[in-house]
Amino acid sequence: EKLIIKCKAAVAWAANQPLSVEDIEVAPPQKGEVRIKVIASGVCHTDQYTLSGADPEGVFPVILGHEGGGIVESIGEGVTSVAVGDHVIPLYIPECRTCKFCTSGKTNLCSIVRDTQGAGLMPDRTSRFTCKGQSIFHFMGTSTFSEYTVVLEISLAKITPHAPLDRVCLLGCGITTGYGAALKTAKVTAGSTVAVFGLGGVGLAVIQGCRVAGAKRIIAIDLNPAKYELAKKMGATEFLNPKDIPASTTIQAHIVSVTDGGVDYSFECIGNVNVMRSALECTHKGWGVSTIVGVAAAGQEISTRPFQLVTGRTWKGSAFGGYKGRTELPGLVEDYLGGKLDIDSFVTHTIKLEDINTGFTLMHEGKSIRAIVLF
Ligand code: NAD
Ligand code: DAO
Ligand code: ZN
Repeated sequence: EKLIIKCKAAVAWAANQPLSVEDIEVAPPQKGEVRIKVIASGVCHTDQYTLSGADPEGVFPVILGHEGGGIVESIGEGVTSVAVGDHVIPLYIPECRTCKFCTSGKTNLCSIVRDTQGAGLMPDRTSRFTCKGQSIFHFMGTSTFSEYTVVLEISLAKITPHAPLDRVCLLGCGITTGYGAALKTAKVTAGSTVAVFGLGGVGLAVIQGCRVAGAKRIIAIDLNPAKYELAKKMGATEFLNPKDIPASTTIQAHIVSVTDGGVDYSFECIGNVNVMRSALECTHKGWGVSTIVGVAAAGQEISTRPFQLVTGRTWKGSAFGGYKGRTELPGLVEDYLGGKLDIDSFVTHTIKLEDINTGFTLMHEGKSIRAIVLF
């Protein structure tokens, strides 16, 4: 305890290059910090986005990864809410419970460490990672592509040790995001009709949330028909491929025509601003609610005719499903253990750290929902 740990991590030395598994050093946790032995980590879209170099906030060299599960190895000064041996899920949106966001009762977007986290540093503006004598940046306050990482106490959800970390690690991002977008942000109601654009891990979790909410019709939309099978398992009732829509019409006009005026709720789970417009415009006049979950590339803008909103449609957005991680993730873990929340179906591949680049390739080729790196 409290010594430098030498271990393996996947280092991204530069944009657009494969990750490189290296021997690194992880410094002890400082005040308010916790060092974790990472057990498993999902590979998600945002890791890919930052690695591609398209993320203007991206800094290199960096240790990516933000969908992890682990066990507390040691704690820094003043840490009281977790102890050595606790099972935890790192949170890229912290929950300090003191800032104006946390105390507003209106949002999960705790912003207490936003600046340093975005800069790839701990709050004292230094890093805990060193490789070949060089300081390596943190990522999203989590950096889970490492055997050991250092995370703030306020960025950890303590969960029951009975949950398999190689499954519930996915609650660190995609599943929680989609499930909460349906249940917490849009608040889908029983009997409603829904359209979900994009059937990756996020869209599939939206579908699951809509089913739990009692939606009657769930229209699942993807360019890749290979995604429909799992969407059906999650609760989708019908499927639509944008490629099958004749050029003489639009997907929103098509959906409006087959749903007696539009869907009650829609979700964009791709990150494409043109699809965001379709998702808004396929909702019903007077009450349709469209929730943006996909993250578009930096600088992109959305557009629609304002009359769409004047006539009663609502455009919303959701980050991490609106969940406050420390308070609410333990409950989602219990939902998983109780059989209410399906996580297992999202795990399409399990890989070793040495093969982490395969995880990126599978995602890029649309072959995986989630590849889990097992440490
Ligand atoms: P993914 O790549 O696995 O899934 C996207 C799906 O969209 C794929 O199946 C793809 O075939 C499909 N698609 C692409 N273009 C399409 C089009 N024009 N029409 C229909 N389908 C199309 O990604 P994911 O992991 O599910 O993440 C989805 C999005 O959510 C990403 O933008 C990601 O960055 C974002 N995200 C947001 C949050 C948040 O908190 N808001 C959290 C996690 C991820
Ligand atoms: O408070 O400004 C802020 C940052 C909030 C982070 C929200 C992240 C939402 C999407 C992240 C992509 C998935 C990992
Ligand atoms: Zn806060």
